[in-house]
Amino acid sequence: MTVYYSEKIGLPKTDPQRWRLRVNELGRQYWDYIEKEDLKNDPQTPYVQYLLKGDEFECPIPEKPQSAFESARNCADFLALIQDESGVFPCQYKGPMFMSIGYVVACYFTNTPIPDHVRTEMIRYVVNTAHPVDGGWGLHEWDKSTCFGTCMNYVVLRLLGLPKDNPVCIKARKVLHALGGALATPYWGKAWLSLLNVYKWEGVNPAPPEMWNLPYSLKIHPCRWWVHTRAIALPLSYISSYKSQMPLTPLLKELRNEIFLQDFDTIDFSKHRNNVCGIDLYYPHTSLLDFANSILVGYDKIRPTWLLKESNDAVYELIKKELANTEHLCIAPVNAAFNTIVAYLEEGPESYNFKRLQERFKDVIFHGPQGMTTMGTNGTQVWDTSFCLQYFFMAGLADLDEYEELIIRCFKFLIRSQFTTDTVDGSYRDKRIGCFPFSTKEQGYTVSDCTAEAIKAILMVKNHPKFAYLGDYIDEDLLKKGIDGLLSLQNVGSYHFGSFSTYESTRANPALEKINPAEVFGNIMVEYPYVECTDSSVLGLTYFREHWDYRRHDIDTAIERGVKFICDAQQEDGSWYGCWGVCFTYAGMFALEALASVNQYYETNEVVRKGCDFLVSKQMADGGWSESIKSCETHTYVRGKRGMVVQTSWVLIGLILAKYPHKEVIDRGVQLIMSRQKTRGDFDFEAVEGIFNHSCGIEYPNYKFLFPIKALGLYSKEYEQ
Ligand code: LAN
Repeated sequence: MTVYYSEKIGLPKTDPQRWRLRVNELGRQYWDYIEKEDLKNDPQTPYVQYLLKGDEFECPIPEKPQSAFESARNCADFLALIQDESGVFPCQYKGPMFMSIGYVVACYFTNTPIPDHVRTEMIRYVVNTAHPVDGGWGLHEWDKSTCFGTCMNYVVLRLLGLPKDNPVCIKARKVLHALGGALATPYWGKAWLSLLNVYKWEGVNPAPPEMWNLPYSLKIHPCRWWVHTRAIALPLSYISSYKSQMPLTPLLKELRNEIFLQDFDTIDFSKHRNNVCGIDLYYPHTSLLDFANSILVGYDKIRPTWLLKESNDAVYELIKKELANTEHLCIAPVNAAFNTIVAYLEEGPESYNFKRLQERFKDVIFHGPQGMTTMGTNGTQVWDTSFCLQYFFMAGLADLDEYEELIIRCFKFLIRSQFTTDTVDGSYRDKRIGCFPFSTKEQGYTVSDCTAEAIKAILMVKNHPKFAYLGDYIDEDLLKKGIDGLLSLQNVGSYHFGSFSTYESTRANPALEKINPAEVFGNIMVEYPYVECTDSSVLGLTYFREHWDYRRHDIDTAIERGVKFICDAQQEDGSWYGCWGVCFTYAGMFALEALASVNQYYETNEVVRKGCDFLVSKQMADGGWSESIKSCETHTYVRGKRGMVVQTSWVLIGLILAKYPHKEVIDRGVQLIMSRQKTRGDFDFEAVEGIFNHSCGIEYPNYKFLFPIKALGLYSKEYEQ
């Protein structure tokens, strides 16, 4: 069993045997820590045993695979073993190191006790992810230490009860001070600290609530921004304009003395609105933003109280709509935490809204071997389940009786996850009926590629003779509405013609980036075109077109425009830059698969040929592919040290589907994957697979099962039969 750093330095740990993951029919997941006397009556699921025991998890050992197909099958058996009854494949969707601050501050602010077992494990996680050399934290788990990461995680540890003279805190404080202390923390960090009353709101740039009352026809209206940015800006407007802060406690008084380089009372916070540590700075303010902020600071001082109240009432109305549309989950944990504080301030600790928000936080804190953390979203349920279904069919595994149950469970889960209602009026959201989210139906946000992949997965089941009877579960009207939704997401206006973005089509001019206040992220103000979202959408539409006769002409046009966008997005060297996976290998796979779906292959199509040749040129001496997360930051292919299973699978999938003619290249990749397979059939985690906003790594733990299954299965179909 791995001994983690937290254990080496003598920090407590909970009893792994007492943890249970509860998952309901809609894929909602949360952890319980049960009493010892209940252990026998409430057995741990295989997934939880696997997660917490690692290599010591015992399961049937299959025969050593003699072919790619057998290798895929062994992996599939393992995956089937850890599937939850609800159909989903739970996982700790971790990486970002700026999420738990929200949970911890929201609890502290609202006097919500954090159960001891959660506290212990959250401390463990933060301690175990400290930078191995200097002891600070970055934006994500694999990052260099930054002021934001270090400051937020230091505060998390202190609020969770780690004493200031604990060696972990001493070390982290040193890093924080070397990075300029809390005064150099970026915008969101300053907001959390101000809520805690260990920083002052005059040192935070304003976010006037009046902007939400502007007419929507104005092209800069906040409801035209990217969903995540506006979801966070909304509660930030409220708390920063009301200058909400909690009463000082003895612990907070101590913190005031720990996080700054000078005496708290001597600081003129207003001088630090734009003070950001150079190491953190990814997207510096433009002079336009600085100018606007200085005017707004003046305005903030003269704004009549009635107007402030009226504007914030409108803000709260919009927040309530977000709560209603997401069953109080909110789009992601950052705005969930801010909204929890706003609901507490606005409606009080006994209110329905506050209590439900508090309750739903359970959905995003997830346990794992290093400890417990706040995930990027409430899971990856729909996305992973859609892939699983598709790949079992593509790999020929669905023909085997042993996977019938897995397939039925996945299928029914997807059917349950389709949106059946639209959002409430006045939410500034698109129609969502028939579409699909990334995680769960309750989370409530359509994503373009998730919709396309889920529809494709559902249809694949119905189209297989063995499962055709499941077709009765499909509500055809709903499915068509899903296609309507997907089609409506394509960018066909003046921005990024033919492409698909994430949650909506682009609603405003990308020049809005000039007022991006986040400092640590770029490209967050509006929806951008994403080649992977476009690829998946094309894949979903081409598959649908083959099997259904509905809006034929519109679908043909959408596919044609999408394909043109994909071809145009290819770079000179034949690569595609990936925004949601690391990086060129990920985007290369999706693009080649999308082009294959419109019958464009290596021998006949120049774009495909260049795409394949680029990937092949990156093959490592060990036969695999390995791309560092640095590719995402630098926008150039940066090799890792040795071939990796997930990226090798991505490339092989692309090459096989593109009908790349040189089998020996593909063989070597297959051998690498098979050589890494463990005797149980699974694969180890090797390196972070996902990314967002070009800079923040995030793990997709199921990718190490899903993509090898697909790559090995496709290989077997192509060359072994
Ligand atoms: C995700 C996760 C899934 C991802 C894919 C479906 C893979 C992608 O193809 C489309 C975009 C999407 C839905 C996506 C968008 C941004 C998310 C929600 C995340 C990367 C997970 C966490 C991240 C979110 C922005 C985190 C909150 C932080 C902010 C900077 C606002």
